[in-house]
Amino acid sequence: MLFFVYIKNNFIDTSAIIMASSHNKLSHNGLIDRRSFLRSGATLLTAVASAGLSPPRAAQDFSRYPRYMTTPGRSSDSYGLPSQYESQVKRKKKQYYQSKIFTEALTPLQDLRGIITPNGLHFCIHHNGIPDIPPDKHRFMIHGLVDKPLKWNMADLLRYPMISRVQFLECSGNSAANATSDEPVQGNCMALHGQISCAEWTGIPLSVLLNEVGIKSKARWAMCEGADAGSQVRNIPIEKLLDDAIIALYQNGERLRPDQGYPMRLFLPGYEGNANIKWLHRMELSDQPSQSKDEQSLYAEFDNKLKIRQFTLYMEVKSVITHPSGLQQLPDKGYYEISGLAWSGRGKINTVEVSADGGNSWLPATLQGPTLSKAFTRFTLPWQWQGQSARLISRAIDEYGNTQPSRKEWKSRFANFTFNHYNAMQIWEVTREGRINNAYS
Ligand SMILES: Nc1nc2c(c(=O)[nH]1)N[C@H]1C(S)=C(S)[C@@H](COP(=O)(O)O)O[C@H]1N2
Ligand SMILES: [Mo]
Repeated sequence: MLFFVYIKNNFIDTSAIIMASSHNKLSHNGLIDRRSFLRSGATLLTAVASAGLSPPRAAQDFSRYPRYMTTPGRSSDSYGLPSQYESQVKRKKKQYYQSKIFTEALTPLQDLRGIITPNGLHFCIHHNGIPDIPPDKHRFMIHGLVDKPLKWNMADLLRYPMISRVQFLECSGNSAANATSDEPVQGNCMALHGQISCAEWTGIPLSVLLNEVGIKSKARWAMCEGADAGSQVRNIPIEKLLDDAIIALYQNGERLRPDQGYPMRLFLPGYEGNANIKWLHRMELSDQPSQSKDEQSLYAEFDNKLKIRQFTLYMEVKSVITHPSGLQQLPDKGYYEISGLAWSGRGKINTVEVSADGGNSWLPATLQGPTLSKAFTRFTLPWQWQGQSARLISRAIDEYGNTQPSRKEWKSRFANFTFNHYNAMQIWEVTREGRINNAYS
């Protein structure tokens, strides 16, 4: 978004681009088919290069240069931080109603691009605060229906072969405000959808450790327990653990942050956040799931027939436009790059479509590759805003053909009995003044 504004104010006249795509001017309420936009892109780049780089007229006149070009700068910190000019980019912290120790921090999706969430901005949900676990004190045990129960220390675990995958993690309660509130809550993209992040997770495939203990034939479930006070417990089907689950030890190349479960966590690609037990220290194999406090309270849901559903573990296909998004103000008329994120707990994203007219017409967005399984996929589409009111919506379709419901469809499935697993399409309303609001259809 800012990119286009910057170009317009400083370097070039965008009329060249407007002309290049004038044949579909304001069809689809301003959305521009990606192919016709690409044809005009060349004009844009040449104009920037020739207009922006004129050298100072008198080469000796150093006063014309900013100080940072004439005086050597400082040295690096031992652990680097973002630019001081980006200090407004931070997580929003919240305390939950249950207790003071149930805390969360949300990812500022509207400030980020690409698909990787920096570790310091990964969302956090702690039911019992962040435990301070010295790695040399930590032990991990697998027991129950196994041939040979085993206990590892961290030094042992770090010697195992590891794999790395870029994958998202989403709290089952993400976007709950849209599920529960009859009037759209006005907030930015972080406040409404920030219980999700995507990182490169590195660790030991659980299949390797389970192979070592030997699974008894009757075992179907593993009760997984965290070492935090309060012991978060979820029961996970053995098939998932043997499929793509890992003991995550690294996050975006460095050891896990304490917020994410240092020294180790369970990572279950595509599963709801709470199943990804942080500070993991015990797994007990059994023929049936244990009815822990967590299974019976927060993670048991009602459907619209008041039937209790348990173990609704997958996060379904979903997307959200991050630029422009809630509470933002379009600074000027002209070109914007609509950009957002799509993901599915079932697999890869196949298509993302974007509408600027509230769902009457749709155009396919460009997917920035590689499109990875159970990971963020970034999508973009150019859009021309001439001061008209608009309703921006994205809808994602995954490789199995799953797509997002409307809010009404989602509500009819679950009535008012849960706020978990909300994956309906997000509508951003653009007013004639260029203000972006959360809206329902
Ligand atoms: N031991 C333990 N594991 C936990 C939690 C917790 O409070 N304790 N919170 C869960 C919830 S509700 C979510 S959504 C994810 C959040 O992971 P993150 O904080 O790394 O984003 O961790 C899950 N694992
Ligand atoms: Mo969660």
